[in-house]
Amino acid sequence: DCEYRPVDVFEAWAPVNIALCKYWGKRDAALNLPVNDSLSVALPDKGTRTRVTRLQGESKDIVFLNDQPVSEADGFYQKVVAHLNLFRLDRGDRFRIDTVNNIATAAGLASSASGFAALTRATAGVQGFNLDGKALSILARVGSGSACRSVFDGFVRWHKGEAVDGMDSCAAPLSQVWPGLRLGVLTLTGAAKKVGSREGMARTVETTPLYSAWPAQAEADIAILEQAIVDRDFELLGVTAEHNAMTMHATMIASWPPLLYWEPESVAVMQKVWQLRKDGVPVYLTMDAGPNVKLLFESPVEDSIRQVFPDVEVVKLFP
Ligand code: 2P0
Repeated sequence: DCEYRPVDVFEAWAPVNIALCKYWGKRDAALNLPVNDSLSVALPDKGTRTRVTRLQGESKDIVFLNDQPVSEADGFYQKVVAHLNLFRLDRGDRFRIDTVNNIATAAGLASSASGFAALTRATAGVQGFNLDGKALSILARVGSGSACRSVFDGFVRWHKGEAVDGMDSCAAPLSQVWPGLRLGVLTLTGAAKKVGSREGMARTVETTPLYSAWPAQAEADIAILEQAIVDRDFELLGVTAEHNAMTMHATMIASWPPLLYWEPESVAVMQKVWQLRKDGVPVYLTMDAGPNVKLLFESPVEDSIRQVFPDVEVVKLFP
């Protein structure tokens, strides 16, 4: 069905997601095709709201991020324009983008995932394209790999696919929910400027001998995580997610030049988490391409977690 009904304004929302099995390494950088499948969980109330407004008589797109204009020289502006190019029907199509994240960048929750997912939904909406979840996920992926997972709520698996054109590389939601599951976000201060994921992944794939072990590890971890979710086996979920994150970081550290996203405070948090576990509190950690640590636990131990980490922001992952 090729019928579409363009409108003047369309608004969309997408959540950020945290991977329990990480996306790390591309087989195609232009299309953001990953080496391995990944599995994430969405943060229901944290993410990006994006409004796309059709412009009349403008020669360029206009972009506002968190109510501030973004200059054409900014890398973010250029990534947004490149993404809009996927949706333009003729050369006259120009848009104003208003995108707002309700999460501080410093929290280390990747806003590029929710940002490109929301931009994809909103632009498809303003153009009147009637796209299903798979098509939205593929388009979001071209903007930023992890954005393909932010098209859906809850547990989401990104299937790496096999096709060279990427038409089978998209995410799909799992049916299970886990009402007691919690994510604790610990925002560290004084974080050093990091190497972006894009550059970091390329460096890891090119320079780390350990990387050859990663794809099989990730595939095994995904299968275990899916089973842990079906069985609601928290220990198996936590062990597998933490081990997966540490394995990803091991490949980064073994890169050259070394890629160490950890700060001294990150290590201090890890040691507290491991001590908590020794003391009988089931809590596990995961980390992404930054110094912040995210905790995984279930609702009954929330008070014990807060005693050790008074600044933790606790997110309920399912209704
Ligand atoms: C993840 N990360 O699975 C992994 C774990 C960071 C560490 O997905 O180049 O911003 O836009 O495809 O999606 C961050 O990578 O990279 C990421 P691009 P993206 O969440």
